[in-house]
Amino acid sequence: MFSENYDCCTKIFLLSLFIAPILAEWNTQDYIRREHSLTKPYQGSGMALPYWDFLGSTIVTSNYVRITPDLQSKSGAIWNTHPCQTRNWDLQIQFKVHGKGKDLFGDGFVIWYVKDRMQPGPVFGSKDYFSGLAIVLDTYSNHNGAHNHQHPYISAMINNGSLHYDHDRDGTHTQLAGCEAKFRNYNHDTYISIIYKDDTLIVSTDLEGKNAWKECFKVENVLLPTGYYFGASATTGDLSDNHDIVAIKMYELDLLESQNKDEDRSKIIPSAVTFEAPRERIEDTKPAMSGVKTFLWMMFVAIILIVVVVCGIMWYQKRQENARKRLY
Ligand SMILES: *[C@@H]1O[C@H](CO)[C@@H](O)[C@H](O)[C@H]1NC(C)=O
Ligand SMILES: [Ca+2]
Repeated sequence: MFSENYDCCTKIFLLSLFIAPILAEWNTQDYIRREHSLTKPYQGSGMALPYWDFLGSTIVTSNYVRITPDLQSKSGAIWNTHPCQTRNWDLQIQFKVHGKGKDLFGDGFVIWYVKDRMQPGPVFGSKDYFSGLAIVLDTYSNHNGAHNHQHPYISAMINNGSLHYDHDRDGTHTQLAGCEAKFRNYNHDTYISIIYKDDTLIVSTDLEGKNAWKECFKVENVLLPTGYYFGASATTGDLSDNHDIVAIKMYELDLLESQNKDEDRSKIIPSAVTFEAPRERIEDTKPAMSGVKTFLWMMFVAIILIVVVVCGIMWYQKRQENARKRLY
């Protein structure tokens, strides 16, 4: 008798568990853009890949694009050949940073969305005083006193061409935000997602092989123009690592209702309203939910509450009934 009730409640509960994610996903329509992506099998003749150019130590194998090998003083890069004309995008990169070094390894790599491509330089193998966005995956701490975070560390920098990336301070004085992230020497695949949508930058990682994104940071009021180039570059110095890119997938995200599709975004000067105060840790902020999401979640919670109450009443009535039966 009790199990009948239990069955009914379990079914409703399981059903609502299935419905929730469907509701949360229902209005996402993302398109992969081949001309900004790099996926296996890498098709091209010899060292050439469609849509991507190389620099320096970069080599292509059938399983990865190795930007630097685990050897000292190497530097390489890959650069997308097509400028990005999409306003809202999600760049997902499958990468692998690995090497012999247990405690000493470096230097790291950068994922770029910048004006100038194919320009070797001192910022992890690419140009300093760049124009655009750098997502720095820094494995080596150059200066322990300059900040109070551990390495490896992921940070974002926006530049209009006037700022210098200061290696001695691991870029802390120019970063927008950052998070500690142990992304080295895993056997499973590791991923980073960079979302630029509604002038908001969200960087997330999937490092634990659980197929789930974990937010690293989110910064609002970031302005980036269209027409810049995606790229990735890496360097080794006295310390080294293999810096491998396995895949790059660029998803075009839908325009928001508030966004005008005819707006010319090509002349925007890269800027960010908020700069993280140097040497200060920002608190973890919960991602703000959209109106629709909040509504759906409230509905979901309401359904659960109703199920719990109904089940409780049914269980109580059954108990009363049984008690009465026992009395007679
Ligand atoms: C470029 O950035 C610097 C530093 O953030 C700022 O002081 C300067 O006004 C910016 N220049 C333009 C043209 O936006
Ligand atoms: Ca560093």
